Amino acid sequence: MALRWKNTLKDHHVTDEKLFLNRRQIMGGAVAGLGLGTIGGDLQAAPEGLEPNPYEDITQYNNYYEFGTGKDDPSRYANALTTEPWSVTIGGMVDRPGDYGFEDIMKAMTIEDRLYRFRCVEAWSMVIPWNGFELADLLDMAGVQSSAKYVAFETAYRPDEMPGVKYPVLEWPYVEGLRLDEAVHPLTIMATGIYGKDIPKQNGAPLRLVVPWKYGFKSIKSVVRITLTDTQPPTSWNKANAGEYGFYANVNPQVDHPRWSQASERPVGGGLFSRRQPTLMLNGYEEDVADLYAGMDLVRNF
Ligand SMILES: Nc1nc2c(c(=O)[nH]1)N[C@H]1C(S)=C(S)[C@@H](COP(=O)(O)O)O[C@H]1N2
Ligand SMILES: [Mo]
Repeated sequence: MALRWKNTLKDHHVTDEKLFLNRRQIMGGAVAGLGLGTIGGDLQAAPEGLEPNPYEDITQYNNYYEFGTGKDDPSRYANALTTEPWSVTIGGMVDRPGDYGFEDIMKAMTIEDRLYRFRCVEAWSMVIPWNGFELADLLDMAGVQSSAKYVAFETAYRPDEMPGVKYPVLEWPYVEGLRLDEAVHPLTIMATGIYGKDIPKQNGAPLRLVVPWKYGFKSIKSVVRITLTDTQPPTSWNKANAGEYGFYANVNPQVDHPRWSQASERPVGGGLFSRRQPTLMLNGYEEDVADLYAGMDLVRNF
């Protein structure tokens, strides 16, 4: 079964790597980050006008609890993760189950630039220039069977390389899941790079899920297993606290976390000019993905 419907993807999410490079050159020339708005003013990073966070924000302010719960723990400790060789075991309701080597996947996939908003459930946000391929294309490689309704994902579990897994903050390995229609939506990607470079280990090397309209915890890192199933898979944060973290985890400014508001967010970085900004319904991707949730109660299915 062919899962792609690329033609529905809005052009404005796809960005041009050359623009990133121009932007970086300009940023390198700016004094202490001041005046960027003016200097870069007529250089649109994307048709939508999104300004990507600097590489440093994206790679030094992270959540990857296998390496510790501090925001700077992943950038300090994730270099211990062995990412070569790497393979993803794809199984369950597929025609061609097996271990898919990372290099073979990369040869078969088309790598695109996607400039996406990224919104953590903790109410901070960034704009990240990912490089990656559509998850639908990888699932097509394995051949999804018509009985499949969900996709389950699993992160590597390496006690020798991951200092954080000795703490029972979460049950390890980290697991996540999507409904099949969410998984094959053209906005859903497996990211393999940032700013045109291989994705750093702290960001989930060598490949991690990115679902831009959902809270960041859905975007599981360093994926080693993908399983097609007909039942809703367990997910790490939901197992840890079902009252606070649901399966859907769609960004929704009208549905607060039990302990804080989700109506606004703090953009990471921004220095002197940093201020909270309103959170957008489905993180700004409502036009693209609202149909997936037609008729669903998004308060109950948070
Ligand atoms: N395996 C794994 N994946 C994970 C996490 C994690 O702790 N372990 N943290 C999640 C959370 S809460 C967020 S906000 C994003 C952070 O991604 P970033 O560090 O690349 O910004 O990764 C998600 N994926
Ligand atoms: Mo998060």
